[in-house]
Amino acid sequence: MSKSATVPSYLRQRRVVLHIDLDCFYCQVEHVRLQIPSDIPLAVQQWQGLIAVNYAARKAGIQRHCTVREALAACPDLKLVHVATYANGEKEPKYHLNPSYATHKVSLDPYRRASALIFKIFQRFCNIVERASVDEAYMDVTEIVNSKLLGMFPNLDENSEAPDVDWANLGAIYENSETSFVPTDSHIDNNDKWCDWQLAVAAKLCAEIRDSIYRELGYTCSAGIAHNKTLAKLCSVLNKPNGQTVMRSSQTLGFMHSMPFQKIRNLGGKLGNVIEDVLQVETAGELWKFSVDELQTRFGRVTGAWLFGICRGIDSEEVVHRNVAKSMMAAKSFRPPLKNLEQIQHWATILGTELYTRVIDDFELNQRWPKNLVIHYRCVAQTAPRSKSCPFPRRGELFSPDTISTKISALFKSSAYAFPCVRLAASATGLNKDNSVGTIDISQFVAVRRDAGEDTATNSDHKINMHTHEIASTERQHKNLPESSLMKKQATLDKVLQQNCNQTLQETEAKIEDTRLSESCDKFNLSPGDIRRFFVDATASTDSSAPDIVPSDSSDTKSINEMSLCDKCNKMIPQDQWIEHKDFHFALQLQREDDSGRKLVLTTNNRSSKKRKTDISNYFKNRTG
Ligand code: DCP
Repeated sequence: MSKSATVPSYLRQRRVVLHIDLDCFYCQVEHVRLQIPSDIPLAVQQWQGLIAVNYAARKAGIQRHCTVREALAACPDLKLVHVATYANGEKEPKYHLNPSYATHKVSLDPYRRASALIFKIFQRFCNIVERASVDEAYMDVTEIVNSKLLGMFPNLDENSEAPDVDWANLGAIYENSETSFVPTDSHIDNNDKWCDWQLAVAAKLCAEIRDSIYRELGYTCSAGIAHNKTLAKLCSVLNKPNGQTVMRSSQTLGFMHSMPFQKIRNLGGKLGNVIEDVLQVETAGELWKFSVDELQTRFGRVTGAWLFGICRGIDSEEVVHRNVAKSMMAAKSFRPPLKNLEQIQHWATILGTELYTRVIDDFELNQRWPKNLVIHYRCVAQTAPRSKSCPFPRRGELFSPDTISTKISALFKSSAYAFPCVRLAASATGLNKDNSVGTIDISQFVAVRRDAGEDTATNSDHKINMHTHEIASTERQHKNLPESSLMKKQATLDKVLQQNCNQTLQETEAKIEDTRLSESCDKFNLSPGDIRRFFVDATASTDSSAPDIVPSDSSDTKSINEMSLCDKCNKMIPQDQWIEHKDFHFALQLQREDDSGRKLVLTTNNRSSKKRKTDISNYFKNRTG
């Protein structure tokens, strides 16, 4: 019998998650490259703006998006490093001393390369690593931790008494003794004590991972260790830089009580604004006064149950293995706009060179090769970018950047000319393992099985069990309910969450259909204009939202630079618009929940306490109009 068969069920039901985030990432890459000690104030500059600021410079009051002039006024000793750029005719990015926006193209390759090395280390420790951005990841370490626990307690079974945990040397342990929601250690039940053991073992593992990153690469990072992604993420910032924080179950309500609810994952965008407006709340604790029924009535079954849980720190979202970006993009905005094909060819050469370098780098690191080459371009008169695509050159056919540059120009020429052109981007999409290359990493195989939703029913059952268990134990702490009434409540919740799960399964099946937005329009009573405007805003806002001092190359920021394919609508979405984009699907989901076909009606108490009713299509109009 395998070891995991003997792990008590309550430990198998509790997920253990790490969220690791590098400190002032771009700055650290420059510190290491230039061998500058970390206590010297340093900032990374792009044109005349700052995109990363180290902790020594933050002490002097300097923030990201300060201008160079403001930063130097606050801290004359500040060391400024301009990001690498491609100059005219150069095939490699370099750290030019005075690059010009008109002639140079930003390259974030040094940070991407550093990121790839960091993720290799993550992967060495754990095979479920979800890349959240260029410098942060979630890791599901449940199985590793449970098997370590079995090694430490070989006789562990369902009835074993948990010894006290010694929390010394495991990082900061979040404590909030001020609220009445935190039980004393003597009131924590035996199962929760074993769950504390899980966190303690995870904290030790996390410290080892952070230590490896520091020893091998010289970068410090901070981390959160908790029973779910939301809590791990929320507590990883509590002891930055170079610190880690453990969030025990018993402390969770105390932590969430005063948490501004819009800091919670998925609630940071416009969806959070709608909830604030509808419910008139600011903190997660203020959401507790709404019963699960009330939340479901207002927001639908799935969202209501999710909101009920998430404001109490309950989150059943899985860590999905994805440790590399699914696509890569090189882009440039033009001010003044390009007026002729010659200029396009010039920039196609630079974009092609950047994309070539990244594809080759990625192939060396991850043995992946793209399926398609896509260009996106926009002229002054267009509100939305247009795109054209062709198959990506096969590996045996790609000998130099020129092949890609020529294809970019050809794609542009084959489209209706878009002059004056304000933006041109080229992306390599559909990156997949190149099967012609040697062996396939076994962890990828496991990941594919997970992605493909194998054992969906088992996973979902597991999810429901975890969720109800957590809600029940949280409610017990929260309301001090006697066990019998809790059982009743849990039965109701089980029902609700079973429905929730069925809905999720149906949604998975519906995903394929959902790729056609026009269908969604009909189904959800949104005009195509609503949806188009949403995407126009989502994709076109990049330029206008960027501060003037930082003209927006699309490789400007980590977020803009990294595009991800949305599996719900098959659109390429810049990372910095993920939250809003997820909101969009979330809102569609709200609409979908209305089984009877009636429009979802949100009853809003606005600030003037006048009641107003609005359906979800107004929500889109307000957002995009
Ligand atoms: N970045 C950027 N533009 C932004 C946000 C981030 O170019 N608007 C880049 C620079 C950062 C890196 O991405 O170094 C990681 O972003 P984080 O938000 O994680 O910020 P830092 O790592 O710089 O600092 P912290 O220690 O606060 O996480």
